[in-house]
Order: sequence, then structure tokens, then C-alpha cells
Amino acid sequence: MSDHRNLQDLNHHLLNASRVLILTHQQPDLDAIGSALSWSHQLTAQGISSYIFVADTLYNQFDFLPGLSAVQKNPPKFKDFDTLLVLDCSTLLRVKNIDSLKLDLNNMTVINIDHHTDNTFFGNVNLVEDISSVGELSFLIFSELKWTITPDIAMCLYAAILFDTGCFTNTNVSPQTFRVCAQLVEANARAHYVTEQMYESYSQASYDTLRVGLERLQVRKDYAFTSVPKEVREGDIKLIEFIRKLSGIQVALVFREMENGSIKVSLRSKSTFSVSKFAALFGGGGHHRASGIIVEGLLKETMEQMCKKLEDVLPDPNFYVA
Ligand SMILES: [Mn+2]
Repeated sequence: MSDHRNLQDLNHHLLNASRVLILTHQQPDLDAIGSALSWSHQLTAQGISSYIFVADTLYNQFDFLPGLSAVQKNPPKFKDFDTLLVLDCSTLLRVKNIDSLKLDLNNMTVINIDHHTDNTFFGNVNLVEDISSVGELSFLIFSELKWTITPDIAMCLYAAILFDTGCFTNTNVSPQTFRVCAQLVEANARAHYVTEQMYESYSQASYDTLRVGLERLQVRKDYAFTSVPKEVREGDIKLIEFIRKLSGIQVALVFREMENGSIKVSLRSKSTFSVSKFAALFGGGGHHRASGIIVEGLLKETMEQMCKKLEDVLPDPNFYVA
């Protein structure tokens, strides 16, 4: 951990905290939920009460995570939170339905723990590192604070890291990532069990998504894209990860029509082309190699518009990172 002063601030605030509201981004992934649960377990162990609010319905794929029932879809009835812990969000705008909580942010300590390079440092305390996952970052924080890593915490953090590193295949994997995971396995994260639960337990709906997505795949010069209409049940498989594996492309895109009429776009880059810079053109964000956009619009028009824009900017050096 590079930032000791912020860590001391965090420690100071948490020692004085009485009730912590834990939030993460909309459509939360395993890094978001695994990290949130690890914090909830950890705060309980430290004698601090917490409440995890997530407006979205969670994927069944998360069911194996210890303590998952702590994630609440309903806003809490009580109002007296003194601390807001925001995980895996580059800005507070990433939290779905935050308005429904009617938070008095001026009278709360906002703790921002994230690993996105476009983080806006919106917290009173900001622990932001360019690192594989919030899971890895949370482990480092717990370790520095000398907080015990219980088997439940280890399992949640291992799942978070496994997910955000694409099973240790992404460029965000560092020697430290493996050292952290070794310590998590020593702390009784069951590595094989977690992998089996996450990647060998897909629902039948996932295969519908995969079949439709592959049927609709279009390959252009330098990029490939596909789409899934809303009639196709949302599975828990990551279609974008299959498209990304195609050779000869720089960028992969998946356009998913949502129930509420908006379009969710998942983007991956296989080169130094930054899909987060591209996503920002449409109000999205994320990492250089993995980003997302949610827009209102029709599927066909959205695809045409974004693919045209992509072709325009692919030759532009401003969209590439070192
Ligand atoms: Mn993450």
C-alpha cells in the first residue's frame, strides 16, 4: 500500500464509526459483491454495524459467497449512518438509486475504496490504487490494519480477485496479486470450490445468451461485436469474454438490450486502445481494457452509432495509452 496517511485516516474514522452503509456500483460484479461482503464480515468482527444496499437483483452465480444474505435490495429503514463506504466506483454516480437513501453526505464520512484509474476522489478518505481489484486492495488494507482474515473473508476476497483478473489472465495481474491469493488460500479460501462455483455452474439461460450472441457475431477490421435482444433470458455467462478471445481484433463489444429499454454495452480492448476513453464519449467508464456504457436507445441504432464512432477514433492516437 502506497498511501499510509489515507490508511491512518481510514483507521481513525472506522474506530469512531458506529454504523456504516456499504455501497457499490450498479449491476455489481463479483469484485463489487465479494469486496462488500468481506467488509461487512470485517466490520462485524471489529464491532461496527453495517448495511449493504444494492438496488439490483444479484446473479445466482453469487449464491456461494459466505454471508450473501447481508446484501439488501431495500433501502435501510434507519437513517443514522455516520459512514459511507463506497467500493469499486469511480464516482458516486455509479451507485444505483442512491437518491432513494436520502443521505446527508455533509454529515457523513465518505470512504472511497477503488481501483479505477478514472476515479474522481469523491471521498473524505480515498484509498485508490491501480491494482487488479478492490478484493486485492481490501486484503492489503485489512493486512495493514492487522485485521484477521477469517475463512469467510478469504473466500469473498479470493472470488473478487479471481473475477476481476479473469482467472489471472488479465494484464492487471501482478506478482503481488499472486502473493495476496497465496495468503488467501492459506487463510482457507477454497480455491477449487470458488472456481467451480463461478465458472462451472452456468444456468441454461447462459447458453441461450451464448448461442444467440455467437449467431449475431459480426467481425470487422480491428473489432468484433454482437448483441443480445431482451427476449433472450439474461444468463450469468460473460459473453464478452468469448468475443474477446477472437484473434486479429483490438476491440470487442457486446450490446445487450435491457428490460427497461436501455442498452448496456460491454467493451474490451486487446491492445493499448483505451475502451474507457471510448466509453467516456457516451457517458460510460471503466478501465482501459474493460469498460461499460449504459445508454437509452434502440438496439440497432445504438450499435450503428457506436460502431461508426469506433471506426472514426480507432486511428486516433489520443485514444491509445502507453
Ligand atoms: Mn473491480
